Amino acid sequence: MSAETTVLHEADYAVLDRTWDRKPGLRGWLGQCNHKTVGLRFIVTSLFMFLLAGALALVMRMQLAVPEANVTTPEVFNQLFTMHGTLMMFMFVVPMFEGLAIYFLPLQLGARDMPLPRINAFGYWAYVGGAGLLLTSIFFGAVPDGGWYAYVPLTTAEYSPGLNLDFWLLGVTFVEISAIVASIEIIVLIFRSRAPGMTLARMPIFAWANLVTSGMILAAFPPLVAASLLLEVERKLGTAFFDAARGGDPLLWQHLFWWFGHPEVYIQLLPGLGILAAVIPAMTRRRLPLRWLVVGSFIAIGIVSFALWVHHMYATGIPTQALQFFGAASFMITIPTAVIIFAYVGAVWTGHVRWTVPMLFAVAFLVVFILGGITGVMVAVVAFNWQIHDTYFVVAHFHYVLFGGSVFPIFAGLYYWFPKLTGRQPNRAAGLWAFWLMFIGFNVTFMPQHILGFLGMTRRLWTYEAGLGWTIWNVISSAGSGLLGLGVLISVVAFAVAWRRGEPCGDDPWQASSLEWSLPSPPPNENFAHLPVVTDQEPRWDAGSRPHPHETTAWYQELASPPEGQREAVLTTVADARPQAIVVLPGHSLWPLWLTLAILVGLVGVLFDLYVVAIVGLVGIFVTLVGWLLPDSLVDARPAADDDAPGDPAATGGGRR
Ligand code: HEM
Ligand SMILES: [Cu+2]
Repeated sequence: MSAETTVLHEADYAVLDRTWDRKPGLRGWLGQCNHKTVGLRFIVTSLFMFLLAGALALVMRMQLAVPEANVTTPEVFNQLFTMHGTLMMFMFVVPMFEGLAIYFLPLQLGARDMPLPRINAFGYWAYVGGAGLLLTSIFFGAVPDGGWYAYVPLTTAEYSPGLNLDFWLLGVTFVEISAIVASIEIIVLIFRSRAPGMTLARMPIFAWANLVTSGMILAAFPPLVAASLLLEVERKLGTAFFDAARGGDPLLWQHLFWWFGHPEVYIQLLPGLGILAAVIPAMTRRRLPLRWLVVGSFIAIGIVSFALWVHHMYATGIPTQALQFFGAASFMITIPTAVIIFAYVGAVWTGHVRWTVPMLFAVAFLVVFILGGITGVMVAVVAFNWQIHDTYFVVAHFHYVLFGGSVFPIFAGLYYWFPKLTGRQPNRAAGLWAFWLMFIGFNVTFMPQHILGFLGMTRRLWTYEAGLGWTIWNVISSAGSGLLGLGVLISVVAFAVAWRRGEPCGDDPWQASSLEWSLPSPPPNENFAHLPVVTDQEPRWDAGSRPHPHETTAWYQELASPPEGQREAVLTTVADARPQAIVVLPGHSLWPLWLTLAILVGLVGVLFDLYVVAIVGLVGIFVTLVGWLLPDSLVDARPAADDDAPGDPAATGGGRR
């Protein structure tokens, strides 16, 4: 081995910094494709979508607070719940989780960037394009109103003339494509860009959660894209995929939709569970118990969740045997879910908990999600389901799991990682106020809705008469939603204020174990000047601090002082993360943005039946793809100069000051 003979060089910080920095000016800003920029853009944009969707919910609660209110018309109410559900499900939760993964996974895995940075940037622009398209429907007075699951035949051209559903189908499809792109990116990152020595066995659970989720997105989203395109073709060209009178089948839509829709519920849960697997050990300063059982459960959920979709269709006349199968599967999935929850509850129960704001949100998740799980088991009983189908009991249940499963973990993650993003802590009192208002407000909003369900209040109801016994519960629910909204607002203001003026808190305020905390806050452009070499599941709690032989190997030095302008990163093997090659990643590019704009032109052409415009868009797509792929952007790879197995001793945390 040549380790002894090679001289150890200092990293060339100035070159690294320039190489990984963005280009100046507006072009530089638009052409950014570093994972930290793209991740942060996802986070901020999706937070905005959350506020918007929440505001729509508050308007609905105002309308429902008292009988026969006139805050909205019935038509507007349909648009409100459709846009609320659509924004929450497609434009907030999934993109937010993607943003957190894109920003923090490379830091946690010891990588310098996502493996395909330009495609990563395209994923973000596609998200903005799709969301933008959906929201412009407001200016055309054609806000979608077919519910978040857009059931046919209601959504066919016959029953929904106008552009409303076309905006929905095209906008949502574009965002789905963004999610598919991000998943591919995350899978490649996790498999090929982990720091040397971070074997799969040592990989953080946050990464496992994102790996399973991304796999699920790859299986679940393309059928929805297909279904949406079929329906769009049906609306525009009069095909008959979903038209029973002409030999089609409206249930086809439901099958395709729920093939996506049920896994989607877990797609919105697993990354949150992954966040908690980072937060809870950090706040109890202890490894998570039952690690392998937890990882196995993630994988089991990923598979079984594809065998449940029919439980959304119990009331459609499915044969009894099939009902039994899907009923049983619906119960089965509670087992791995419960394993994970019990591991977390056990960690909290037996640990010395530091009651920080992220920890409070983590516990709020556990409480709320367990309650939602209980009502979920009730809903999964076929006979019970027939009773409460489409009542407020269901609305209450799915908000317990969705809000509990996504929003509380997301806020746990935002409060946990905010110091890494900025080097500052948000005001603690504000955080506590925000937490208690959100937690209490949430329960006051949704607990009474269980009762409303039993009292027969059906969902998607615009208004109701006095004297049904519903009023008091609706008043309480609406009041709760006000508290909830206030709590969210306080959090957002606290983040905004702390961004520049928060209390500086150093690089590792939580004494956490994973690699992102070895970096300065905010992390430097290239993340790791010296690549970390990992020898333990919890690299920063690992006792050893001996210098690692890899520090003197050629590939290690190559990465620390690369040629000017070359964004070098290391590719490692899938299972045991042995260095395999040094790759030069592409940097700055405007092509992802141009491609997005070309696709948008095409979609606008389809939307307004301007087929010339659609063809211009198609040509644009072709041209931008060619431009993107021209040789200057080809990635060049060469073998790592030295690929001996990263061995035993110390994780060398890799940041620079
Ligand atoms: C901010 C607090 C929230 C409030 C006050 C709220 C309130 C509401 C209301 C009033 C409805 C209409 C119920 C109906 O008429 O059937 C609704 C529907 C819905 N909500 Fe929420 N919600 C909140 C958060 C969320 C979150 C975080 C998610 C998902 C992550 C979500 C997903 C949905 C979905 C999917 C629907 C069904 C839409 C449809 O029927 O097409 N909500 N919500
Ligand atoms: Cu389901």
